[in-house]
Amino acid sequence: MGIERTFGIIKPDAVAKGRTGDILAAIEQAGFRIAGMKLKRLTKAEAEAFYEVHKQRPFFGGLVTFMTEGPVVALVLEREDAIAKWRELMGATNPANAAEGTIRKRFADNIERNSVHGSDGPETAAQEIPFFFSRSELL
Ligand code: 3AN
Repeated sequence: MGIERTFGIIKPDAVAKGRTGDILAAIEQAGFRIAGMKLKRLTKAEAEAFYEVHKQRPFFGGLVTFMTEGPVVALVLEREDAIAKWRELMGATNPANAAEGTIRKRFADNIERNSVHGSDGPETAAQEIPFFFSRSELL
């Protein structure tokens, strides 16, 4: 497995609680290089498009409302096996099931307000990175 890039978001709950610094520290301590970073407030249309795959799910409306309630930090993270390693560092979707020391265990409120997002595979990462970043913004 070579050097890989993945996409992450520090979600509005974690940004509002002042956890951005703690989460970035955990990311750097886990050996990721930050290749892109942006503070941004999503529009409703952007959140709907980003979570298009969940459109039919009962939580879709609430998820869009949550993701647009305040700024997020969008990230491109680089390291060996970045996609799997970032999912591992995030922890399970439901913080109640997340392992000790993971970001969701430490900072998430519940299954919806779960502090971070991460691409779940190479195809998703390849879609999500350009959704937020142009090539010249990745360093
Ligand atoms: P993950 O973020 O771990 O990849 P997904 O892709 O299943 O999880 O879900 C995307 C986002 O939708 C989650 N991060 C969470 O904010 C929200 N979500 C997922 N499942 C639920 C649920 N059962 N109720 C409310 N929100 C949910």
